[in-house]
Amino acid sequence: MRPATSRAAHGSRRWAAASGMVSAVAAVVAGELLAGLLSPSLSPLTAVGGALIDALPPGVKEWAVSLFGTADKAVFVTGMLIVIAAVGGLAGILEQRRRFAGAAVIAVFGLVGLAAVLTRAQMTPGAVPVPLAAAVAGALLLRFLIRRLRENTPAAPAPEGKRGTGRRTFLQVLATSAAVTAVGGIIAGVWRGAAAGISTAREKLRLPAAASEAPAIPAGAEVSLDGMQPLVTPKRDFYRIDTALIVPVIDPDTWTLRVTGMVEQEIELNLADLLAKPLIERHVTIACVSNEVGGDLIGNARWLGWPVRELLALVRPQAGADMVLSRSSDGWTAGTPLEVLTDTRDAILAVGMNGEPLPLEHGFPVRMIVPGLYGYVSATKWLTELRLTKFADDEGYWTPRGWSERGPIKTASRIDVPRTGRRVGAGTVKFGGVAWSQHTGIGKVELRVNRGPWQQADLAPGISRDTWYQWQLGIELTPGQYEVQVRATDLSGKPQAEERRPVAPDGATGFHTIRVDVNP
Ligand SMILES: Nc1nc2c(c(=O)[nH]1)N[C@H]1C(S)=C(S)[C@@H](COP(=O)(O)O)O[C@H]1N2
Ligand SMILES: [Mo]
Repeated sequence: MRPATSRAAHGSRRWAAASGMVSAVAAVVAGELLAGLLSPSLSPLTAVGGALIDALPPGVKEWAVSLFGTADKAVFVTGMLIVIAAVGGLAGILEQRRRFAGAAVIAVFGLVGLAAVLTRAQMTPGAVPVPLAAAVAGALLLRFLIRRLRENTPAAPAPEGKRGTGRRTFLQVLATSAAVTAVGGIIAGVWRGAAAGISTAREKLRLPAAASEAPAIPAGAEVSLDGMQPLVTPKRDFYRIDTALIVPVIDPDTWTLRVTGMVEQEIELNLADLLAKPLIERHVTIACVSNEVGGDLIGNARWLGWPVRELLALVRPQAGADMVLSRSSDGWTAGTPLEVLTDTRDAILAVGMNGEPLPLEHGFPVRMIVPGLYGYVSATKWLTELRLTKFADDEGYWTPRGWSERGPIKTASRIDVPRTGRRVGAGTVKFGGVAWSQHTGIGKVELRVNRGPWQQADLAPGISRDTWYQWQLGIELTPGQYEVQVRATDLSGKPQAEERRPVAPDGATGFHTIRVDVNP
């Protein structure tokens, strides 16, 4: 009896190790796939790898590069996967001995991945949950596999036939997990390889200087108050909204834009053509129609691009055309009124954001930016086609889905300081925030406490009428609880709408309202 038992135990240890390896690699693959959805420029594996490479002494780095040549990255990643699989094997053995012991090892993987992600320059909010979710997936798979293994490995040998089927069930589960992991790994590998190639191409891309530079930011435009958001939103904080399940990766060398439909002269241009045009650079605040009152689906960036009106002048729209249907590489469309693309506003085919090529998530290599319109009717990312057409004949992606055909941005304002529900000391309480009325500009911002009289805030100078404006106001408050509301009025004298309306079909309205608790 004894030799048989220990042979069984020995065999099952081997299978526990195999379970651990599969689970650890599955966690990595899950991380890669999830990163594809949430943060294409940074996966846990690339974050850890990048941190390791940064930590290598320069001599070793050069030695490795000379040893492996251009294959150094692939060799490095393979090495990481071998180490991860080995530690996973150990986790499997531990998990078999003590429940959660192996899962804990995989959790440590997740934390290492998280630490690496948080310290990388490419960090975006979307990247943060990925290592944690991947580790949870790996730990759950490990628990599941080890439980199957235990159920099917009796401590004492069972009658031959029965043990045989039990073992077979476990092996089937393990083989299925391994196969799914392998298929996922291939998908992730192919997609990430493409994304990495495009990221490199993006980094190498040199944007020309603007023929018409962005007007200087006026002194005092940025209110210095703790808790205010920066006047120009850095890319890592810039909201991202799109229907793309996986961020499209477009090779800038083969990208083209076709202008078709009701035009006298169809045109196709490539990126070199576009970059050779006289480009302009402007700050523009773009916003999502789904932004709730007080919400953060709005951001202000410095965009570099070629005016759409100049392109339209080349193609000469035919009489009767009143819409430009812009299409992205993944088939998404936006219908923009022709008149806002031909008037004096700076609607552009943007190639740059805050001095860099567009980030992959924000439409690399080319997107539209149109001052004054919500993104869903104007801000097409991964742009590939502009079609001149009529509102009577065509519609953008969101129009048949319950959103208005036209989407001018509504005048609105937001209180950022203090945060709602925050406790503050009695005396002068400092309020601060933003207000926007793209392409009209903000004339004044007012606050009221407990529905009292409106008090005018100090409005900072805007960068332009196409951007948001910051404001601040100190209000004397004695201890107690208050409701504070903000209201903006545009430069034509029209106040923002008071009536509370939902985001659908054409943008929310109502005053942003916060609660403030003033301590004695
Ligand atoms: N290709 C494509 N472009 C798109 C979208 C999309 O789903 N697909 N969404 C639009 C919407 S609704 C908004 S609000 C803006 C957001 O741009 P951002 O993600 O760069 O902030 O992109 C617009 N461009
Ligand atoms: Mo949007």
